[in-house]
Order: sequence, then structure tokens, then C-alpha cells
Amino acid sequence: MLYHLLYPLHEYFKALNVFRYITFRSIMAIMTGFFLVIWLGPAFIRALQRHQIGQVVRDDGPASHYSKRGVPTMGGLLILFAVAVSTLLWADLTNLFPWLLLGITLWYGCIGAYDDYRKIKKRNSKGLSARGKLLFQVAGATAVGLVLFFHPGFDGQLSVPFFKGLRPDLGAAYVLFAVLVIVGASNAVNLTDGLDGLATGPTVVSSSVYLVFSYLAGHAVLSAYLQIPFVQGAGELAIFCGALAGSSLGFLWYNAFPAQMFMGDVGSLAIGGALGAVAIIIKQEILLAIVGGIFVMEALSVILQVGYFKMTGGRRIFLMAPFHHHFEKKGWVEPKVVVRFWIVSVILGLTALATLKLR
Ligand code: 57M
Repeated sequence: MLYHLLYPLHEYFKALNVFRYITFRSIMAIMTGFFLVIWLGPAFIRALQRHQIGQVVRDDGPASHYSKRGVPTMGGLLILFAVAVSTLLWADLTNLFPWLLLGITLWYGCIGAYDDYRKIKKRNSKGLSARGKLLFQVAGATAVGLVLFFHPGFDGQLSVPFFKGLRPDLGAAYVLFAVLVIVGASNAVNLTDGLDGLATGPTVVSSSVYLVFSYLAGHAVLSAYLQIPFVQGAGELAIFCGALAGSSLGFLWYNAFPAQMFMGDVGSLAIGGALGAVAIIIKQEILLAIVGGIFVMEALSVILQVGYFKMTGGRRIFLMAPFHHHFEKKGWVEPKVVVRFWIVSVILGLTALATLKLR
């Protein structure tokens, strides 16, 4: 909005020319998201407490989690509010992509919010059924896939990190692939969000890396130089990614151990869906497995554990899945598990950036 209001005035005030630049607006989006969450955080936590929006903790988990009963949850609402305000303030709103991203993020947020609310307010309710949740997730992701499919310049080819010449063409099946990536990412972030700051840290890293990739994908000269797919208009997604990175960083302030609030499904499902959708739109889909390697590892640990558990009639690969519980059970204290996962996430983010030059 500020872009539309202020940039045209650059003819009278030269300094306003700066609003043209995606780099400047991305930095402003980071700052806006960050300070909004920092500023509103305390009042938001008090409001959650007043409305008794507190975490329900399962009895079968690590004992260290019992003390987390009643910690305010659904903090994801604050993240989503800050992401939306920041994106609307700084992005070019004539561009389809920020709207598409906000649309899928808020849709997934609604699914998560409904689930959270039922779990908290309806005693003994497990929230939305897994099937119901999946159905709504698939519907949202299919809508994104179809919008892209009918968008001029649709490209059904995949980009394979480290092999820039290899671009398998999925054609119309790309829509199915998009659904798989978006729904998979959403659920992977949701599974990761089980320790203070565990999902928030890698979210900051992943959205920052995708900020860089979005900027490059939308830049005709740089994308050609780096041999990555050029996606007309994708630069504006750098602003969305900046808003997500800044808002998540602000949220981490309150979500760091010992957490003053959790994001809830409203946050985790939405963030995962957003990262999946950015990866799809800027055609760096497979790269998400590297950028969001922590999320992938956590989801894989659950798939392997549950599969093995069923096949063997009750035997386990890990002490407990998702993977972070395994380390807790081994006796690592929570902040140690979290900070070590962050370290891995930063290294994975740098590896993803290195793919720009390695081919
Ligand atoms: C939700 N939710 C957290 C919070 C957060 C298939 C199965 C493996 C699924 C999995 C599952 O349900 N995962 C998704 C994970 C929960 O946090 C809430 O949920 C939101 C995210 N969706 O924002 O609102 C708990 O996580 C802790 N937490 C923090 N700090 C945070 O910043 O400490 C969350 C955020 C919170 C809090 O304790 O209550 C969760 O873990 O429930 N299921 C599991 O993860 C279960 N695993 C399991 O049963 N494994 C089995 C295999 C055979 C299936 C095994 O390995 O033996 C464990 N979950 C829990 N306890 N809580 C089991 C034990």
C-alpha cells in the first residue's frame, strides 16, 4: 500500500524513489513484521490468558512437557496478522503472487485455528479429524496449483539443485506435485513444532533463504546469470518472505525457552503451507527439502517410526517420534535440542544458497 501511495510522489520528492526497490521494501517488511509482533506480543499473551486459550498437553509425552500445560497458544494468529499487515504495506498489490501467498497462508491458518479452538474449548476433543484437515489442505493447495497452471507463462518443469541442466517436465501433473509439496510442508512444520522455538528458528532461516531466491527468480538478468528459472513478478514474494521472516523472528522473542506462548496449528500449518507455496511459485520446489531440511527430517522420522511400529507390531526405530522427542528421551535438555536443530538449519540454509553457484 505504501508502495502505491508513496512511490508516485518520487517526481516531487526524489528520496521516495527508494520505494521502487524490492531490496528496500523487503527490509522494511522484515522490520515491520518484527516490531509489530514485539510490540503487540505482551498484550496478545494477556488476551490469550484472559480467554483461557491455553495448551492442552498429552499425558503420554516426555514428563518435562507437563509443566507446559496452560501456556498460551494460538500465537500464530499474531504471526499471521503481522505477515498480512507487513505484506499489504510493502508489496506491489497489482501483482498476483503476494495475494496468492496471503490467500493460502490465511486459508491454512483458518484450518489450524479451527483445530486449535476445538481442542482447547471442547473438552476431550482431538480437534479436526486427520482426514478433515487433509481435505481442506488439499483443497487450498489445489486452488494454488490451478491458479499457477492457468497463469500465463506456466512452467511445469522442476528445478533440481546441483543439476541445473536437468529440468524434468511434469506438464499438468505439476498441479498434483504442487499439492504434495504444499500439504507436505504444512504438515512437516506442524510436526516439528513440539519444543520451544524449534519450528520458529528454522522458519526464520527458510523464509530468509527464500527471500533471496524470490528476489533472484524475479530478476531477469540475475536469474539468467545464475541459471535459475526466471519467474516474472516473483520478486514481490521477497516482500512476503521478509514479512514472514521478521514476524517469526519477533515471535521467537516470546517463543524462546521457556516459551511465553506457542504458535498452535494456526501458526504451524500456515507457515508450512506458505513455505511450500513460495517454493512452488518461484520454481525452487526440490530445494525446499534442503532449506527446510529440519522439517523434512522430522516428518521422515514420524513416517519411519509409525511404519516400522505397525510392521513389527510395536517396535520402534527412535525412542519417540517426531525426532526431537528422541533426543529429549536421551536426556538432552530442551534448549540444547532446539539450538542444535537451529545450527543444522543454518547450515542447510547456507547449503541451499551454495546451490546458486554449484551446478
Ligand atoms: C502436533 N504438537 C505438539 C502447540 C504447537 C503421528 C504422530 C507422530 C503425530 C504427532 C503429532 O500430533 N504432532 C503434531 C505436535 C504440542 O504443541 C502444540 O501443537 C502446536 C503445533 N501443531 O504450537 O500448540 C506440544 O508440543 C510442545 N511444544 C513446546 N513448545 C512449542 O513452542 O514445548 C509446542 C510448541 C505442546 C508442548 O508440549 O503441548 C505435540 O507434540 O503434541 N504426535 C506426536 O508428536 C506424539 N508422538 C507419538 O505418539 N509417537 C509415537 C509413534 C509410534 C506415533 C512413538 O514414537 O512412540 C507425541 N506428542 C506428544 N507427546 N505431545 C507423543 C508424546
